Amino acid sequence: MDKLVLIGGGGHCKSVIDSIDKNMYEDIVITDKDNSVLEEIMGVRIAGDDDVLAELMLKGYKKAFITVGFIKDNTLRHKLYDVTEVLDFDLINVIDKTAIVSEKAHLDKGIFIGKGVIINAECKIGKMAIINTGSIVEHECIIGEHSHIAGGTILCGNVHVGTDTFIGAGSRIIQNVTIGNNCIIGAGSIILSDVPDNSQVNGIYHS
Ligand code: JB2
Repeated sequence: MDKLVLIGGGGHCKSVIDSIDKNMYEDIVITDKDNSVLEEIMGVRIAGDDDVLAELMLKGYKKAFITVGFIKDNTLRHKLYDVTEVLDFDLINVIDKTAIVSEKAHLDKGIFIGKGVIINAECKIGKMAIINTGSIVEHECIIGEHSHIAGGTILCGNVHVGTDTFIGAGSRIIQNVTIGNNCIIGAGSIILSDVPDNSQVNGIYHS
């Protein structure tokens, strides 16, 4: 059986631990920058900070998952992704057992799909994406790499989301809309037309 490292021990880590099928792993450990206070999180041991990652790899922890999330600034997730690439970890996907993911959807690696999420037919989900609790991603949507769809969001059919974009909780995006790269869509927004790269949008958006 495989051994797994979770990188980051905060709130997102707790969601991920709750969704992992623990029977698939011989052992699971966490690395966290601040590893001096707690010894474990939800029964998963903290092995140290990221300095122990290379040693863990040598001890057979070849699978990894990045369990720091992001709301607006994605820098840390990128940095940690690069670390896993350099050390040659195999990034897993974590899909909660209550999620419904079409067999006709395509998923890259390092992806989190939380509780109650629905991913419909012919969606493409880029590496390191977070699709959080209860979101609906309708047919043929594309989610770019390193983007985060926060809880309770609805993407109607054929919505395209760029890379490094954050869509706040409870937003609604109508069909066939494209949201660019590096965008921040505030919680509860309603998006009715395309959003250019690097935009910040709140509320009802129609260009
Ligand atoms: O360089 C690091 C590092 N920097 C901070 N390496 C490692 N391994 N860990 C690091 N951390 C740790 O990430 C902090 O010490 C802290 O334990 C954790 C961040 O926890 P926090 O609860 O602040 O955020 P989060 O990233 O787990 O969750 C955010 O994103 C989720 C998607 C939150 O905003 C959640 O509400 C959200 N659902």
